[in-house]
Amino acid sequence: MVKDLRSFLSELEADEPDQVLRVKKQVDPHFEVTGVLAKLEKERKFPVVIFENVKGSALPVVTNVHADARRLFRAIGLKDGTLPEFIREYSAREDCPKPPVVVKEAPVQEMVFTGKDIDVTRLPILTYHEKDAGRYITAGFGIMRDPDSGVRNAGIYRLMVHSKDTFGIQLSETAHGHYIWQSYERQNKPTPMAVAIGHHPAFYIGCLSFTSLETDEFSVAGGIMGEPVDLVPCRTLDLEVPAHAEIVLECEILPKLRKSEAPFGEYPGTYGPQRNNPIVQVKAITMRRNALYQSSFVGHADNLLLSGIVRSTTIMKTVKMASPKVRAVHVPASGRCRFICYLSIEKIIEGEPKNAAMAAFAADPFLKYVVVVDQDVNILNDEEVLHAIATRVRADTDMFMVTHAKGSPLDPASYDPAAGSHLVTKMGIDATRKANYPEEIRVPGSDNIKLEDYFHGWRSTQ
Ligand SMILES: Cc1cc2nc3c(=O)[nH]c(=O)nc-3n(C[C@H](O)[C@H](O)[C@H](O)COP(=O)(O)O)c2cc1C
Ligand SMILES: [Mn+2]
Repeated sequence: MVKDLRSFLSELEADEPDQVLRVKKQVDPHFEVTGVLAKLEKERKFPVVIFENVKGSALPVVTNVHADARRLFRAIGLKDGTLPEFIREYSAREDCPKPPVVVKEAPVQEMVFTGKDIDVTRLPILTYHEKDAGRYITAGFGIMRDPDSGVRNAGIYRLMVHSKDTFGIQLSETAHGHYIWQSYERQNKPTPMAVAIGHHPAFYIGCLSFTSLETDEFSVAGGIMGEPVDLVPCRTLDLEVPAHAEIVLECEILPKLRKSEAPFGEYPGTYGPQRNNPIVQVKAITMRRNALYQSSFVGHADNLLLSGIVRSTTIMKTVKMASPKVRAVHVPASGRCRFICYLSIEKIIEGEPKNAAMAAFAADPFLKYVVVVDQDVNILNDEEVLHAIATRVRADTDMFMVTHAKGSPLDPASYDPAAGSHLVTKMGIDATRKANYPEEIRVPGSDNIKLEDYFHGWRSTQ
């Protein structure tokens, strides 16, 4: 069976029905859908939620697909996997890219709308947070081609609805998409860009892998999916798009024009500032019959995990050069899956933890705190890491700071958040045991105790 959004959902629903909730009653795309998701989040519940009846649209909205890490494990064939297993598997697949295959016919072109029939407001595009400037598409991959190298590029760039056939777009200065758009704009040319919405989660985490500008993300996505991505030529652009996406918008980013875009609730949990951003003109809409419109709740689990989980392999690969015995890497939810990184290493010599931290900073510009601990610390548990910081760190010698380094343009603690400054302070913390660390307490024999021998019917959760 082809891997796409609908095949993933039907397998999941058949296997774990409580993981897919359907809302039949009519919901308002302005704040009601996100209101329900925010309420579920308060209860620490992150099922896929399909809103089947959204006011003003004939299409359902699929939300939260990536909001639970276990679904991402399942997406790459590790149904009962753990995070370390996921990182190992994702890393291995990342190293075996599969180039995409171009096909002639595609489900995503079953329906084609051009000219006067283009009306993006008929899609169930949501308003997320109170002060957002408008309705936003948040789970569409902007696909462009680098005019210099001819290499394809894909990334998620938010699109704010301006009219029936125009959007505003935010291309962060750190994105390849920004560089490509600038190359066209310098020549006063429109930038062809197709936006693909709705696909298998392995496609999403594959396309979001850390890559160079010379890498076609669809090749990485093929590796992560375990099968090549089928592409089909666009109807109105010289670009190819995923044949099994749900919806494609064929667009151009117009040169030299700007319009107010944002504020928009962003991943740190604060609003990204209003900007004068480029305008995107829609030239055609193509979609599958009974298309599913996919949305990502930016600033919440779906968005945090989606861009968070893909960072660990790049960090791991880079840190390995500084610290050969790095055991595990975790970019925890407590740091919004971006700002904090825990490394557990088997320390061979003193000083190595700081080099490992520097390597992590070099691998991922968004990191602000890197904490290095010994290999027996379970870095999936914030409490164990805090224990190590509390008891093994001398602040004057075990921490280092780098001021005015490149970070996230959305970091609320940057030197100038209103201007979207990238400049932040970074801190590395060596929380490993030092040579004169006192002996730790332990209970002899506890590891071999089986609780079921003492408490009838006990089921261990460890
Ligand atoms: C839900 C979601 C929304 C995102 N929104 C934006 C955005 O509006 N602008 C942006 O530049 N990056 C955004 N990102 C991050 C980029 O998609 C990501 O950095 C991607 O790898 C960029 O690809 P590129 O470097 O090839 O352009 C978003 C990521 C996710 C998961
Ligand atoms: Mn790229």
